[in-house]
Amino acid sequence: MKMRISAIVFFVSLSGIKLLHGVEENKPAPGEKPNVLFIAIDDMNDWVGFLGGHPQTQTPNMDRLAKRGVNFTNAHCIAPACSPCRLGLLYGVEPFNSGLYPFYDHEKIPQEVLGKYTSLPRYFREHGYQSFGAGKIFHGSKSLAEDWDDYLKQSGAKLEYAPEKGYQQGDSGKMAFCPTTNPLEDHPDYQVASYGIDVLKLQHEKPFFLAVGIVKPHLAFVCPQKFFDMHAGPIQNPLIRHRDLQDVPWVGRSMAKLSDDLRFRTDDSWEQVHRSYLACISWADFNIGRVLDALENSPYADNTVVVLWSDHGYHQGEKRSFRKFSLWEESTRVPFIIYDPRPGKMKSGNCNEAVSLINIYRTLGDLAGIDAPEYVDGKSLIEQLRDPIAALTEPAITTWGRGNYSVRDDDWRYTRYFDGGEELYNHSSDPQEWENLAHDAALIGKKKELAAFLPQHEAPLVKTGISLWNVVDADQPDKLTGFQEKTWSQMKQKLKPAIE
Ligand SMILES: [Ca+2]
Ligand SMILES: [Ca+2]
Repeated sequence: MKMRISAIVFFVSLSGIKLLHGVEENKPAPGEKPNVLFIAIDDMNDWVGFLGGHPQTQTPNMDRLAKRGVNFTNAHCIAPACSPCRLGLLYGVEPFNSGLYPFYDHEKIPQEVLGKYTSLPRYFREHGYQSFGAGKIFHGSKSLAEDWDDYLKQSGAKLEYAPEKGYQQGDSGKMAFCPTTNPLEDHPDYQVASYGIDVLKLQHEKPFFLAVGIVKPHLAFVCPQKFFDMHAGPIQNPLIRHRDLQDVPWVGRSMAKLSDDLRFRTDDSWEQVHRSYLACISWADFNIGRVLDALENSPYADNTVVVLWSDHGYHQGEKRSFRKFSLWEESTRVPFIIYDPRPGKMKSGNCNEAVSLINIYRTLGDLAGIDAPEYVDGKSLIEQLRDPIAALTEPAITTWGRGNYSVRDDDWRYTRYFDGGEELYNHSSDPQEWENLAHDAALIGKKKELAAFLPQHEAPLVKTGISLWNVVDADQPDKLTGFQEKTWSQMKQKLKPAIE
């Protein structure tokens, strides 16, 4: 089976246009089971047109999808890091139920852990679908054979950077914020989108689950010049309060990437960083648009559910931080859209209820008319797809390390760290989360109400297969002492008086 599909994909990539005509002549009868186009994006925060996070962003393709579908404007990640968020989403299990809190090598996670779960692509395969994947779906480049009928093997063209047209820290390949000089075809996201387009040109006998994993705007912030040209003028700064960390408890402070902020300030490079991030978002949007256009022009346009999500958000200087790895809004809020073209299945609009990416598994199951495995966490969003203003009673929970959880409902965020540190923010009056209200006596009731949603049981940390464990949590409490004694006092000297 695998061989046959690989051969077809290879053939199509050589003569796609010819085969497309063949597909049009054999347009499939409207099936009962929809196809699924599953678009995963890496590190994209709310700087997209349809979430309004930055006034200068240009994302016409995703904006168009958001308008046609349900745009979840208050969606949050399972964990603010690639690996635990993707494992949670793709196996349908919260970190506090699986024990998969930090980063893992997917293939090294013990079978006694993963064997209990069914990944989303495998779940679709087991229910009559063929699954196709490309790019970053799980964290890491390796894909497990049982998940996919076919998975793109990418060619590794070396990208050449033009740091003189942007900013780069030394010769760091990762900390580069500048245009590339390669042709479009050399870039991984272009190749991933092309694979998706090729799969959409195939004549499918079975419904398909097509996963397209876009890796920008993940570091390095590099992409073709054209997308930098779209953001050539002065870039507006995000709203930042300098002494914002003053009322944040120690574990929260440890999550701020103070050294990145300091470096960008010293190098006077924040604007280049912001420009490069916006350019990479537009580049991601361009490639997503290529796949969406191909779907629209395919025989599958009327029977393919599209789900688009980013694995977590991104700090761009807020809370003196860069990257993700925190439980603040910048890290947890994500783009999330579902579009179902089938008549009567969905009503377009914005859903402003707090939702979690953990809800994707059950929702896709409902849309495909197949039951999710019993263990799967989260609730189906099928009601919100039928009526975007339908209420949802449970908040979204984000986990970052065992013992650190943030609960987000429509108006509030409540965070509790493993050592008892707390934050409480009122989003209706303080969307930037500047004023920590956790110690306001008048809000004890609110805090209790939200705390009731904190996990009652915490799975022990799965220790085998960890590839990166960069959080201060219940299993690494000693790291906090080190942070307090060394990092904070050093940074305080350098950043003074900005952080205290
Ligand atoms: Ca990521
Ligand atoms: Ca503050």
